[in-house]
Amino acid sequence: EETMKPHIAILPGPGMGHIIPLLEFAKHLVINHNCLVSFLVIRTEASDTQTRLLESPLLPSDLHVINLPPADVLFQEDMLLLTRICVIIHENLGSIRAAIEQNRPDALVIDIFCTEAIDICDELSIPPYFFFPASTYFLSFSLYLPTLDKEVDCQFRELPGPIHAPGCNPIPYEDLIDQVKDRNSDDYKWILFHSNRLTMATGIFINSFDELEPVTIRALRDDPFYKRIGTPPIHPIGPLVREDEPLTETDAECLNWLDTQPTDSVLYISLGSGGTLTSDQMTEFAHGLEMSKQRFIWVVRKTSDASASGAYLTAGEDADEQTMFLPEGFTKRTEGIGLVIRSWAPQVSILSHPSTGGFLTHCGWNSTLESVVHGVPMIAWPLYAEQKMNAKMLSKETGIAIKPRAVEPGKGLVGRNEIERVVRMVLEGEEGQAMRKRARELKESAAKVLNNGGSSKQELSRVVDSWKC
Ligand code: BUP
Repeated sequence: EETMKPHIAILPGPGMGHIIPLLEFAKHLVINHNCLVSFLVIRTEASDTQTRLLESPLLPSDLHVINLPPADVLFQEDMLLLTRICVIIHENLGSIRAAIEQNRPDALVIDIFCTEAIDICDELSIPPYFFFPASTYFLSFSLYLPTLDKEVDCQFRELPGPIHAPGCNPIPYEDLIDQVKDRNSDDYKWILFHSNRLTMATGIFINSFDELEPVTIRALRDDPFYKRIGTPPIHPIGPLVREDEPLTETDAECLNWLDTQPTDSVLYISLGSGGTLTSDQMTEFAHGLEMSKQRFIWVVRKTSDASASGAYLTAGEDADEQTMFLPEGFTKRTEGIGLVIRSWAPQVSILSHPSTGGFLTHCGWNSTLESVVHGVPMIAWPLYAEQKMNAKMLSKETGIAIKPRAVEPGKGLVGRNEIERVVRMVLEGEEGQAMRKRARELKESAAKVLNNGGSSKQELSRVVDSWKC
């Protein structure tokens, strides 16, 4: 029996937004599809949370976490963030190759930042698959980018918006990822490099399902453009999200507090691991939240201009109101109504709790899916990467999110009155009710597609069967 199990290697990119979904995929393959998985982890300065996740005694025994030997990586001072990530992966290719050669898997599943590993697959005759840890909407953009780049006159430094990936909703210029706003930058070159390689895979797994992204998934299937550029089969196998998480003592306190709150009454606020607000925005935000008189759990991070003013803090360090730019007396006045968390929050446990009635989120793809799986309507507060595209899709196409309006169009700041308005709307307004109803329907579809006979379950079964041959 053992020898019949397909052996799959998975290569996640660095960062929790990548490790978390690929680890879920790994668990899913082992538990629900009877595979053996080698999970190859590139060494970076890992957070405690990452270590806890990868060393958890709850991982199934057929899932082997393999820590690759650390590579020496030299950064130039001025390297942009995405370039840094890609350089780390590039410098690790030797140890990635060694691990794959030693393990000889039946297939390799590659994170979107690790497309260089395709060359190793070619050399060793192992079929390469991508796991796309972002929205299908962003995948359509990535598939279209190489064509668009060739068409755009070289003299233009920026890609002109709006962008019309065939069959998909247009992407307005302001919703594009920052990296395409300077085509001479190294970040842009890396994005283009990885996008070009998408068509080299045997298949692409997307962490999504038809009801969540009907327009784009249909376009990728039916529009002849994608066939013409050689797009491999797209496999919607989501939504895969964590079902539980290891809890610390502080997590338990937070969940006990939630237990004592009414159903659907608490707004959970988190802008992700990298998300920060300016101090002006933080002030408006806190006032608006207080004015709404609604219950909340707020994961507060240092403000983006905090370091400039000498108040640099990392998440988890103790901070007072002044250094966090919270209005004086905020914590006192909201005592009993709200909780402020300054470290890693037990997000999945909060979103699955019946007292949670809304999620103010940066629309990172994993956070989005976690909200969908638990039927929680969203206030979209996108910050960077493809988050603005996600926010547009969730508010305009899926109808489970609302986007607050900035004081002046095109300028970032959202005022306190607008914050009060959207918070009240989601938790007690009619529009909020409609969004919650829609979110609950989507929650049901999400559960259905993953059950036996559901589309995502069947899609993955077919691929796993092909690995057995
Ligand atoms: Br912050 C935070 N607790 O306090 P996304 C995040 N998470 O469990 P990101 C916590 O991290 P990128 C916290 O549940 C989600 O699974 C959260 O992933 C969890 O955003 C994950 O939402 C965050 O994709 O994305 O990490 O900002 O890496 O793409 O920038």
